[in-house]
Amino acid sequence: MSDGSNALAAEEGIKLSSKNLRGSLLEDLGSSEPNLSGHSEHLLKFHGIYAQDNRDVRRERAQAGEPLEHIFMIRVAIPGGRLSSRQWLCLDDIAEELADGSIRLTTRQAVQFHGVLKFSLQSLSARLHSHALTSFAACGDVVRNTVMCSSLVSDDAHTHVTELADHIARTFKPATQAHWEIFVNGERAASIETGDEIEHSFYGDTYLPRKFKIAIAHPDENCVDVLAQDMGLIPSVHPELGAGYNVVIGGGLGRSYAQPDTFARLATPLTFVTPVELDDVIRAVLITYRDLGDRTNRRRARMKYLAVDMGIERFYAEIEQRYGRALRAPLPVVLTQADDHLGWRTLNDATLEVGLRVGAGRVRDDTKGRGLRSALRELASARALRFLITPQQDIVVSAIAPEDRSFVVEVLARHGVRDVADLGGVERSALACPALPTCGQALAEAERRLPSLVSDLQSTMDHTGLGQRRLQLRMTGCPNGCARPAVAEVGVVGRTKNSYDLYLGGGLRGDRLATLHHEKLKIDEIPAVLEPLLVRWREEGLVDESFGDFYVRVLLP
Ligand code: SRM
Ligand code: SF4
Repeated sequence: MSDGSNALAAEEGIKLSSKNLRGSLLEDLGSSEPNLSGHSEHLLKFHGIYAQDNRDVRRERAQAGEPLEHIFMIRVAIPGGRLSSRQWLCLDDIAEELADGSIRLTTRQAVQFHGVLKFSLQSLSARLHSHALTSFAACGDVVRNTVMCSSLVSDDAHTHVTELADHIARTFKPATQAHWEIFVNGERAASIETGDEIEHSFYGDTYLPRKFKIAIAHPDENCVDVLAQDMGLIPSVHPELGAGYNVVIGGGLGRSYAQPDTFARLATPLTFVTPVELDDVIRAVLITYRDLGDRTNRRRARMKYLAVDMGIERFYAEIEQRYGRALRAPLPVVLTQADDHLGWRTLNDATLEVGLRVGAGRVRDDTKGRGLRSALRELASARALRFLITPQQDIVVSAIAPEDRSFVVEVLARHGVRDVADLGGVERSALACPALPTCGQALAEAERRLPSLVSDLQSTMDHTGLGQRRLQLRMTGCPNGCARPAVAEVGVVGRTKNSYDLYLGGGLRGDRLATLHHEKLKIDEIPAVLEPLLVRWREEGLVDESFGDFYVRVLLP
C-alpha cells in the first residue's frame, strides 16, 4: 500500500530525468571519487551494476574515521545461462584481473563479479561486450535475465524453445544506446543520435515500476521455480493448437519485515499461447504492469501486488484489453519434480554433458591454481564446450565429445572437483544468497555460513538414520528471498544479525509456499529444532515421500 500521499517514489523522477538512463553517469564515472552520487547509483542498476561497500570493514573504518570501502558488483545477464568456452575464459580473466577472484553463479543463471573498483567498470564492460556479453538490463526496472531449464537449452528434442531465452532478451531489452555510449565506447558513438524516436521502446521514459522476471520451464520438471516468477512459460501441447506455452503470471518471493503487507506469492495460470502469439502476450502483460503498477512505494511495486490488489479477474481483463483479443483458457499446470542436472548425461546427438555442484554458486579455487575455477578454465582452454549455468547456482559442462569423457574426468579429479556421487543429501541441493559482506540489504550471514549449516544438518540426517536422503535447504540473509527459501523444504531466512526464521514445507516441485515454523533461531539451534521432525519423517513418511510433502501432510499444525 502507498502511504496515502500518492507521491511518486524518488526513483521515478530519476528515471524520468535520466535522458534514457544516462543521467550524469559518464561524468561521475570519470571523477576521481571512488563512488558515485545517489542518482547515478540508481541509474547504474539498469546497467547491471550495484554500488556496495565491504561491510566486514565498515565498523573499523568508521572508528578510524575512514570512509567506506567502496566496491561494485556487476551482474552479467546470460539468457538461459548459456556460454561458450571463449566467453567462459573472458569471465575467468575478469574475475582474476578486475574482481575478487571469483565468478558467482546466480539463481537466475547470471554471473556476478564482486569487489570491482569504480575505475574498472568501463573496461570490464568493454571486455564483456567484446565477447557478446553484457550487464545491461541485468538489474533495474526492466525485464531481467530470462531463466530457462538447462535441459531445454541442450536437448535437440526441444529445439523449438532453445532460442527462446535469447529471443526474449533481445525483444524486451530497453532500446536506449546509453550503455554502449557510457560503458563500451566511453563517449557517444558518432553514428548514434539520441532522438527519442530511436531510443524509445514500449518501456517509455519511466520503464517498469519494478523488476520483471520471466522463466521458461521444462515441460516435465521445474528446476527454474516457474511459479516464483512474474511470468512463467511452460512448454505444453494443446489438444487442438499443438505446441505452445502455458503462461503463468504474478509470482514473486520477496517480503519486507518493515512492511507487513508484503508477501510471497506463487504465479497463477493466465492463458495458453501458440509460439506466434507469445510476444504479444508478454508485451500486453508488461504494458499492463507498466501502466497500472504502483509507482509510489517500491516495496509494493512488483506485479504480484497489482494482481492481488486489483483482483485476478479484473487484472486479467486489463491484460486482455491491451492484448486486443480474448485470452484463451490455460491448460492445467502440473509440476511433478525438479531435476538438479548434476552428473553425466548423454544428449540426443550423442555428445555428453556433466553437471557440477558449485557451493552457493561461488566458482573459485581452493588453493592457487587448483580447484573448480582452474578446472573449468583448463576445460574451456582445451575444447570448444558449452557452459550452462543452472538456476540452482551449478554449472553444466556440455557439448563434450564422447572420446573426451576421460579427459574431462581427469581434469576435474586433478583439481579436486567432487563427483556428484560423493555429495551428501543436504549439500546436493543447498542454496545460499551472497549476503555479507557485499549485500547492502543483508541482516545476517548466508553464503559464508552455508557450509557449516549443511555439515551440521547432514550430521543430524546421519544420526537419525536418514543418511543420504535428499533434504532441500535454502538460506538467505534477509526476507528478499534471493535463494528462493520461500518455496524450499527447509528455508532459513535472516531475521537479525544473529537469528533466523525457519520455514518448512515447500517442496521439490516448487508448487507450494513454505510455512513459518519457528522464529528467531540462532543458527546452531536449527538442527536440534529439525531433528524430531526428521525422526518422524523417517518413521512415518510414505515410501519416497519427501520431507516437504511429509511436513505438510503430517506435521503442519
Ligand atoms: Fe535478489 C536484491 C542477489 C535472485 C529477490 N538480490 C538483491 C541484491 C541486488 C541486493 C540489493 O538490492 O542491494 C543482491 C545482490 C547481493 C550481492 O552482494 O551480490 C541480490 N538475487 C541475488 C542473487 C545473486 C542471489 C544468488 O545467490 O544467486 C540472484 C541474482 C539473480 C539474477 O541473476 O538476476 C538473486 N532475488 C533473486 C530471487 C530469485 C529469483 O529471481 O529466482 C529473488 C526472489 C524472487 C523475486 O524476485 O520475488 C530475489 N533480490 C530480491 C529482492 C526482493 C524483491 C521484491 O520486490 O520482492 C531484492 C530487493 C530489491 O529488489 O529491492 C533483491
Ligand atoms: Fe541480499 Fe537479502 Fe538477497 Fe540475500 S536475500 S542477497 S541478503 S537481498
